[in-house]
Amino acid sequence: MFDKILIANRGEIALRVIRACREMGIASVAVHSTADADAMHVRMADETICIGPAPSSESYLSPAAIISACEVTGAQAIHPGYGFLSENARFVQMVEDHGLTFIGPTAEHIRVMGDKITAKDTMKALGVPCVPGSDGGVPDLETAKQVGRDIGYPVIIKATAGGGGRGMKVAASEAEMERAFQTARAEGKAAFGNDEVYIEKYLQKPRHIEIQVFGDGKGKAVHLGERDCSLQRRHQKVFEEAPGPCITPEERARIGKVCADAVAKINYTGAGTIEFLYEDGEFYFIEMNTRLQVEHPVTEAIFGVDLVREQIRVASGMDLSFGQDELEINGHAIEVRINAERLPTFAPCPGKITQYHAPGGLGVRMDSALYQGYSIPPYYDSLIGKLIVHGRDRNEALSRLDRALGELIVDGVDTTLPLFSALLQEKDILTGNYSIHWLEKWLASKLADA
Ligand code: MV4
Repeated sequence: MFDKILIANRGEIALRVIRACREMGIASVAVHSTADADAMHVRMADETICIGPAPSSESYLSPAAIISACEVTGAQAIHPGYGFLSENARFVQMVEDHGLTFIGPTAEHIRVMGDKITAKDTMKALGVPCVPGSDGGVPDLETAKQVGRDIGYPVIIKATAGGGGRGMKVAASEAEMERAFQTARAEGKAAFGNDEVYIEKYLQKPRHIEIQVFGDGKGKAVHLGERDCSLQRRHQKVFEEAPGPCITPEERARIGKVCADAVAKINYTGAGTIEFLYEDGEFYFIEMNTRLQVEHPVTEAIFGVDLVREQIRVASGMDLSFGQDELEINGHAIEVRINAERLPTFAPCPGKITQYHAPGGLGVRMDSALYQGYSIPPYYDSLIGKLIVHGRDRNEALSRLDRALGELIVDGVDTTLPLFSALLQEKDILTGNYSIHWLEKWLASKLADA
């Protein structure tokens, strides 16, 4: 096992990793930019090191700064958290080349899943159900139109280097194909330097269901059920829950086994998420994320496992501490993401926290790096906390969320908190009846009323 781990991140996820290290008797190193000298992750770690100026490109996103910090502090392994360098295959290769351990999958697994066409080809070959569409990349407009005729409209054109909604265009008919095809290509080129695109049948009203998988890098893997993350705004998740309100135990066991077997077959190491669109009882693979996700705590709550501890164990060559037959779902969990943003525009709202009080009690977890007197810097993501509630069933989790929201105080900046109390008044939320378009439609209707 490692003696010392460097955490190449900030905010609540840095605290999450420091906590796991401390419970495992491993020393933690916090890295920080000059803008984060007073941040909670710097206060909480065993050791700290400044790695550069405020812009992430010169600090949290700088491979050289992070690797130098390992050499200076003697850290043997790097936990990347999510975002920043967590899915950067070139960085992971550099880490490996310096004799350090990346707490996550290999550079090769990250590279394969980072290219969406290669990811889909790989998953398809492993028996994972995919959205019907083009066989690999679509080189020109004529081929695109032929694919449209073959699979039927509407279709969606996606940049292979995309993901998270960038470089995607829908074509409702052949008349719209030229424009959609060229736009998706141009966006792929501009955003990622890669204009390769592929085409899929456009699913009109799916849910976003993602399966948590975990591999030991030695051919064993398990799944930890699904999360329903359909409630999103501009491809940012807002409210996540596990288990999915529409997924039966039989469906979970079936798709879960397909996913666990797939990652076992490729000797995948660590935490991964296989994203599906779910419509009319069918799962369609779209992307795989090769990192620990923001919403991992809902899975931890219902399975009673520490996913960061397992990441550290398997990265050091140990086995997973549980097998599939030991994993059982207990109750229901919901997470809401609290952002320092001003409603109704969701404009970022950095500034000083004049008052902070975290909720508590049975089944309540608040993952946040806030403290009273802290100044949220304007340079980074606006996520300031995650409130996770756990109950014996979905209704208990919903009541607990309402209760915990009532206790939480964040003053000094505007936050997205009012959104959640309003969502808890909606019948569709209370019954779990929502698709990927529900939240944006609801927000538009609220704006129209105002
Ligand atoms: C789709 C789709 C419909 N049909 N693919 C958006 C982000 C990326 N992860 C995949 N996305 C979508 N792919 C097909 N074939 C609709 C979306 C989509 C979406 C997916 C999940 C959650 C929210 C979404 C919002 C808009 C579009």
